[in-house]
Amino acid sequence: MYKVVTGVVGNDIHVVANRLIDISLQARGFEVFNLGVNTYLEEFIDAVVETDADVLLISSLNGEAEGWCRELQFLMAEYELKDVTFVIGGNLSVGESKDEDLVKKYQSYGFDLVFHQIELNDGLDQLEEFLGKKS
Ligand code: B12
Repeated sequence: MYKVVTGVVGNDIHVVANRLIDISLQARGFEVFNLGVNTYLEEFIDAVVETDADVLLISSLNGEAEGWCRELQFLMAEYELKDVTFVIGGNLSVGESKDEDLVKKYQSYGFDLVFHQIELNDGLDQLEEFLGKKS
């Protein structure tokens, strides 16, 4: 069973998607550690280390992730998290942005899978496919 740490990054209080993600991941057989809304990147990383998670799945609905997730590469290296799969989804910019530019930007932060305004179950299907190929 894959372990997933999830939550909403930064000062973001949009909670509905977070609840749906928790339920959907559990229904797919993941073990879920849900940190909820208003979670800082360092707190996510601490939880990944403590739970020995396979996946970190971050949501951003107000778009602040663009600022909050810049430090990911640095934290990945510091905690040697090279086996963890990093996923982000929701509304990944403040205002309008081209999808391809956003995907490149978040990949440069260290995310393996980037889902800007993608339906939840499509994203989770892709996550399962990605994990299947990785193992
Ligand atoms: C309800 C709501 C609020 C409520 C939140 C209540 C609560 N506790 O949750 C309140 C009124 C408090 C609020 C406040 C704000 N909001 Co608001 N809010 C909404 C609204 C109307 C609905 C959000 C919602 O619950 N949708 C239902 C869920 C199920 O859908 P969802 O959140 O989109 O999530 C889906 C997908 O994004 C996806 N998904 C999410 N995460 C992930 C992760 C992965 C990996 C994958 C694959 C998919 C995925 O799956 C979900 C299910 O399909 C949206 C507009 C809209 N119509 O979407 C704006 C919206 C999200 N809010 C917005 C903004 C700007 C704000 C404020 C900054 C407004 C302000 N100036 O104060 C504040 C921010 C507060 C904060 N600190 O975060 C913007 C964000 C714009 C952006 N990113 O560019 C939106 C899009 C409105 C808009 N069009 O401008 N908001």
